Amino acid sequence: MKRVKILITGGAGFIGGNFVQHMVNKYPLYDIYNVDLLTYAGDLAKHRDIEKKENYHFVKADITDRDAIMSLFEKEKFDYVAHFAAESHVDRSITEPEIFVHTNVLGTQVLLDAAKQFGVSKFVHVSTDEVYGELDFDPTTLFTEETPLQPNSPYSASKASSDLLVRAYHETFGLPINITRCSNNYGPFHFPEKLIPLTISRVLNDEKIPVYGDGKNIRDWLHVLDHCVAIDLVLHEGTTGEVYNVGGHNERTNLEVVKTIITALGKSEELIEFVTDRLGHDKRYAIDPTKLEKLGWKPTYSFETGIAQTIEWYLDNKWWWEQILSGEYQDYFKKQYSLS
Ligand code: NAD
Ligand code: TDX
Repeated sequence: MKRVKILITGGAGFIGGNFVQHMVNKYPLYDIYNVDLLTYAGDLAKHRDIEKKENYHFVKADITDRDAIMSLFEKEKFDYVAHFAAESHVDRSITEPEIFVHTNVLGTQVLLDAAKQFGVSKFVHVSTDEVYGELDFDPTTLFTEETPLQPNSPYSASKASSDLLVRAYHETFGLPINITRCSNNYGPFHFPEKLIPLTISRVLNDEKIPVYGDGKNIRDWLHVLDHCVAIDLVLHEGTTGEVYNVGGHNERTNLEVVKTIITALGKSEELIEFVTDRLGHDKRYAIDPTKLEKLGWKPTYSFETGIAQTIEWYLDNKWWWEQILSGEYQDYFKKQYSLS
């Protein structure tokens, strides 16, 4: 019997990496192909426990490299695509927008062309709630799938552009697609340039935590494993052509998040340093996940259990994040922040 082949792009990164693990372990009879360029945000050390498994395959490739991607599709004849590969950090998109357009827009288009040419049963495009822009602080307002796209950062503009291309390939060519738009993820293997892992790693080293503006901006946090289960469900059961929002009703101000971590690690709030606000800093994101819940999904982690598990994970896995902090990251950090 022919085995189901799934292409996961960006499977050496944070969410794609967790998704690769989820799929390899849950579906021994599927062949899982992780295609990743291994940029600063990708590493294979996170997969050392599965690298020898028969159903796991890694291919180093750039999703913007048309020849490489076309040859790969021609050779492997994928049944499904779950597309995570992207430049993902808003702050980097403010200082270096071009690579965001290149990877997120062109890379997506190359993958769409390959999927169209060689045929797939489903192409799931992993997008973000940031494409909807920002909400005000009225807690009754939430992003639904009908909320107009109003991206504010170069990152979210590039993601919205890729969403529109995915939609267009469905409308024009009938490509069987879904788009998922998830809120902020946290959990194991989260790169320490993002708020939660940055805070955990710096608190553990007794270093100052840079909080942008007044710290009152709100994000809606979801454990990465709940996101992975949602994508698995949409891949197999999502109605073709539909968009699904993913979120677990876990709104927190940035200051609440930072203080929760400081308290859990028994350190002082004096570590907090308010710094110049992010340009165009979106005030609030909050997701209405009703449509996905109707498909049978619900999150399993509360923020309290999820953040406790995540802090434990960072305590137990210094081998992973300490080597990141010692490299190129130092230059990035010095350019990005001027702390006292
Ligand atoms: P990440 O930055 O941790 O990982 C991105 C991965 O893509 C890395 O492994 C990198 O090497 C790879 N990559 C980058 N450019 C590539 C290229 N040209 N060719 C092949 N591989 C390339 O990102 P993440 O946080 O895991 O996000 C994954 C996806 O989920 C992104 O599309 C992002 O927009 C979306 N998303 C993220 C969040 C979040 O909270 N982090 C929330 C919602 C949606
Ligand atoms: O040092 C910091 N200080 C700070 O106050 C950093 C890095 C962030 N912040 C704030 C900015 C945001 O309000 O914390 C909040 C979270 O910031 P990030 O972790 O950078 O995430 P965000 O900008 O919300 O985007 C994330 O969620 C949506 C992911 O990086 C995106 O890829 C995803 O699409």
